[in-house]
Amino acid sequence: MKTILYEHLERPIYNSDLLDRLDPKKFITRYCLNLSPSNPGPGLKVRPLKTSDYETGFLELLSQLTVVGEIEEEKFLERFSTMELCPNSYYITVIEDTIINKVIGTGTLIVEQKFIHNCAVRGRIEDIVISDEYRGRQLGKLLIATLTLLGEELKCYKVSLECKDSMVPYYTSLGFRNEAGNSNYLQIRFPL
Ligand code: 16G
Repeated sequence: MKTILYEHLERPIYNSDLLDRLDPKKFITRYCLNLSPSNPGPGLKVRPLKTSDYETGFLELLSQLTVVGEIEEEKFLERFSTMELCPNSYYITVIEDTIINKVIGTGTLIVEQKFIHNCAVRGRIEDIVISDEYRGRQLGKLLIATLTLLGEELKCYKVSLECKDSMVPYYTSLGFRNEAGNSNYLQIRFPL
């Protein structure tokens, strides 16, 4: 009975206190950014993804990045629960326009457990998207800075990302580097 009730409660994918731990000064000194998770701009809020975000345009936003497909609420909640079963791994973060109750930006830090580097963890930044109408307000920069600093806070030994060739200058401007002799990204795709 308890489990059934719990499933109906709104819950975040990670503890939002983590975002409060990020030092706003680092957003200024490292990124020349006057925004931070606690101060993203008027009418905006940076927070972890919640179960209730099925209703706030999160999946529609992701479809500005790539193919999402038709996802029913049940399937969304099932995937959310699966991610929760891997604690300290899925830091899916959103920017909400609180005036209209819509998610207008998202990005994920995934923290992967390793044996190498003395059982270290590494971070991967994934699925960054800012809604078309909100571009040009440095919100992408705010998201990347937030996820990168989160990776540092969580003691990742490195944080990496993959992106289109055209986005390399953008991510380079945010501190990501092509490491000499060690920067190839290869993939195999399978039909779904
Ligand atoms: C971009 C994203 C990656 C995402 C992929 C989806 C960033 C930094 N990179 O490379 O996270 O998974 O696009 O594209 O957001 P795909 O559908 O072609 O795999």
